[in-house]
Amino acid sequence: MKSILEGRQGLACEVNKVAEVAGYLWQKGWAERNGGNITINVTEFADDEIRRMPPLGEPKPIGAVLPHLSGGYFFCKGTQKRMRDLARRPMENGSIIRICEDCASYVIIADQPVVPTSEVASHLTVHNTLIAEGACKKATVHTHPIELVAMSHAKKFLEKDVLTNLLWSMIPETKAFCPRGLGIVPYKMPSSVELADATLEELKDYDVVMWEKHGVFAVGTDVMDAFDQVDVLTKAAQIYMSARCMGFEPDGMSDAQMRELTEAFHLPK
Ligand code: 2HA
Ligand code: ZN
Repeated sequence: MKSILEGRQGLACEVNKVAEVAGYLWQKGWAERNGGNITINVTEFADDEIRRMPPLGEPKPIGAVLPHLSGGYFFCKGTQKRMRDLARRPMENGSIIRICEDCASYVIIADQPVVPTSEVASHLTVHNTLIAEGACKKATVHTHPIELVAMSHAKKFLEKDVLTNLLWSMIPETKAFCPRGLGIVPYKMPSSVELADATLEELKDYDVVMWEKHGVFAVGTDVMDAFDQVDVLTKAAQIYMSARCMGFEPDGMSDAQMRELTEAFHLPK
């Protein structure tokens, strides 16, 4: 059977990036079993032929009404699928869905009837908001980075901006490449509406959101951008933990050094 990616360089490039990032998530130990999710808005690649493709099965309810997504197309990791398998065979462990005109249901159009992640409603809700705000962010990534999740087990790190400031101060690149920092969502049941709502609220101020004792949720212009932000935050967390393992509390960059960096890179205050 011909893949939807054949002869579609732009779409294939985005799906290949998803596969590459899925491999990184697995290699880093952030994606045990079926842990984590990726969804990408690929509407810009939906040509006339794609728009005419018959669905692979009946419409399924999203579980939310998302007015900005009507006629939109998304690549989604499949439910119960593993990141390490997505890395090698993206179109067997993920699928492309079309949002129906009612804005409340979707159909799978390619390549196989792989049912999207159980978190599709929350991911699509975020995409709906990103479009509504005119943000050119096409990717959402949820993963379980070890050091960041470990740090979320300490109450002191869950106070507003404590972790952001600590991580920024570990190595200059962190603020440069994750300039809006890390929002915090107190523990909520995985896949719950409460978790999705709280995430949306934090995404107003941050590009990466920590889910206490669970993982992170990141948005980005593409999947690499979302991954890179989680990666730089995790690197900073590793530096903090390495210092602690050597038996000392790291000094962190000084306020003056942070101010100098913020001005030099024109970063938000
Ligand atoms: O879908 O990580 O939190 C797998 C998850 C849900
Ligand atoms: Zn998770």
